[in-house]
Amino acid sequence: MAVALNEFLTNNRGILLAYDHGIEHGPTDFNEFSVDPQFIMDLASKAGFNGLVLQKGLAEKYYDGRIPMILKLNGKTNLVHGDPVSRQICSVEEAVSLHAKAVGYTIYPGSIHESIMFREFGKIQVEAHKRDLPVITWIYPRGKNIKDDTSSDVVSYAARIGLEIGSDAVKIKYSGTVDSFRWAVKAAGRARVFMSGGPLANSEKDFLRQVREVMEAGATGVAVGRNVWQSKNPLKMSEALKRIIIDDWSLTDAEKALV
Ligand code: FBP
Repeated sequence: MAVALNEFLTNNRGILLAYDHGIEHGPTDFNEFSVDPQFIMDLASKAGFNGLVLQKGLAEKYYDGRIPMILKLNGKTNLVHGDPVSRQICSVEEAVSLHAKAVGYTIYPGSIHESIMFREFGKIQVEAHKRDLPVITWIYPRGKNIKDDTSSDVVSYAARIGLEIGSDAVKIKYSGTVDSFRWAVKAAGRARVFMSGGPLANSEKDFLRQVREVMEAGATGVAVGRNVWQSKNPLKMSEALKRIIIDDWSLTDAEKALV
C-alpha cells in the first residue's frame, strides 16, 4: 500500500528544502551562512517549508522537530567518478528514532550499478511502509549511457521508474517545457512529483518561471536547495516560491515577494 504524504502538503502541494549537499558535493555549495546547519533549520522553519531533507548526522545534531523531516537513507560523494552508485548508509529504524516523517533514497537508473540501488530500495520501501513512512525517491538517470539527463524521454522515464518501484513521490529534474513535464507527471501516475531545483539559475526570475511551469504541468511541488539558500535573500525567495506553489500565484505577482 502507498503511504500518503499529507504531513508534507498544504493545499495538496508541497515545498521541501533540500540540505543533503554536504555529502553529495562537499561544502563548496555553501556560503558562510548556509554552511551552518542551524542557519538552515531556522530558515526552514521561518520560511514555513513543508519539509526538510537531511542526512543522519545533521538530523542527530541539529533537527529540532519544528518542521517535518525527510531522512535520506543513502548518499555518495562526487569524489568517485564513473557510473554512480549510492548505497544505504542509514536504516528505516534510525529514521523512526530520529523522528523522520518520510525517508528518501536516490537511484541512478542507467548506471551499470542500478540493480544494487533497486534492490536496496525495494527492501527499504517495504520496511518504511510497515512503519507508515512515505518513501520519496530522487530518480536521476546517470552514467555513461545517459547522454542528456533532462531530455523529455529521460525525465519521463525517471518519473515512471519511481511509480513502478513503489515510490510515494519522485523527485526529478526539469525537462525544460510545460508539455514535456506534463508527460512526466502523467507517467508518474499516482506517485507525486517534485521538481529538483538544480544549480543556481541565471536569475531568480528564471527559477521562478521554471517552478511556475512545473506547477502548470501538474507537479505537487519542488524539493529545492541551492536556489533557496544560495539566493541573495533566502527568506524572500522561499516566500516567492510558496506563493507560486501553495497559493498558485502568477509569476508576475510572485516576483513581488522578492523585493
Ligand atoms: P538542489 O535544489 O540544490 O539541486 O538540490 C536537489 C538535490 O537533489 C539535493 O537533494 C542533492 O544533494 C543534490 O541535488 C544532488 O545533486 P546532483 O545533481 O549533483 O546529484
